[in-house]
Amino acid sequence: MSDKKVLTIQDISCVGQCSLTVALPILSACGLETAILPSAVLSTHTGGFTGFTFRDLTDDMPAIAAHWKREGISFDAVYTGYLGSEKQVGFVLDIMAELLREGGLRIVDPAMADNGKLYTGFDEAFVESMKSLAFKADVILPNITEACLLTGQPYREAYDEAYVTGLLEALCAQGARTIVLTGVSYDEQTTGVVVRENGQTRYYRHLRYPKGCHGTGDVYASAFVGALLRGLAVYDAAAVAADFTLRCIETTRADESHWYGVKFEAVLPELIKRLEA
Ligand code: PXL
Repeated sequence: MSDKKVLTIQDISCVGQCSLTVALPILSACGLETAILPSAVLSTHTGGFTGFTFRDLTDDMPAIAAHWKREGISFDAVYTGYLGSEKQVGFVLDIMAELLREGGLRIVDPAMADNGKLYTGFDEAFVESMKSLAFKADVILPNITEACLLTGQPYREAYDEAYVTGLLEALCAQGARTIVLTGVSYDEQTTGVVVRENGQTRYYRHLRYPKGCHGTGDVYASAFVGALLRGLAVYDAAAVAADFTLRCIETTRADESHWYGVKFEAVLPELIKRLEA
C-alpha cells in the first residue's frame, strides 16, 4: 500500500471507458488515495460517438481549488489528462503551484490527438496552451502525434529511430523533463514506449496487435502514474503500464461490439498482484 495522495484532472466521459472512469479505478487499485477534478462532463467520449453532450466545468475549477486551499488540502502528485479548454490549462498551472506538496510531481498526459489528428473540438490555440503545461511538467506522456504537435515536427506514419530521437530532442529543447513517448513502433509485429530520463533513452518493446483500441492512452497513463507513485522507477512503471495495457487489449479485441474502450476491469487483479511483487 501507499499513503500517497494524487489529484487527477480530466473529463468525465459518462460512457466510454476513458479519462476519469478509467483513471479513478486504476489509481485506486494501485492503492493510491485519489482526488478528482472533472474538467467537463460528456455523455460519451468524442472518439466515434456522435451527438454527445458537453458540459464545460472550467468556471468551477478555481472555486473548487480555493476551497481545498482553505481546507489545507495538498497532493503528492497532480496528473492531468483531457482538458476541456485553454482557460483550464491556466487553472491547472495555478492548482499545481498552490496545491502540490514540496517535491510533488506534475504528470501531464497532453491528451489531444492521435494518429496524426487532433481530437474533435481541439485547435491550434489549444495546442499552444498545452505547451505551457507540458513543458512545466516533471513527466509527460505524449504519443507520437502529440509530440509532433508540441514541437512542430512533421507527423509521419512510418519512421525510424532517428526520427524518434529527433522528437525527443525537440521536446527536451523546449523544456521537457522526463518523457514517456507512447505507441512507438518500428515494425508491424511490435510496439512500445520510449523513456527519456536524465539524458538516457530506453525502449520497452512488446507485442503489437493490428488494430488500436480507444482509451488505451488513458489506461496506460493511469497505470503508469499508479506504479510510479507506488515507488517504481520511471522505466519500470512504464513497463508495468505497457504490460497492463497490452493485457487489456488482449482481453477486449475478440469482442467487436466493444469498440469504444478496453475491458480493463478484468485485468485490475493482475496489476494489483504485479505491484505487490
Ligand atoms: O481518451 C482520451 C479522451 C478523453 N476524453 C474525451 C475524449 C478522448 C478521446 O477521444 O474524447 C472526452
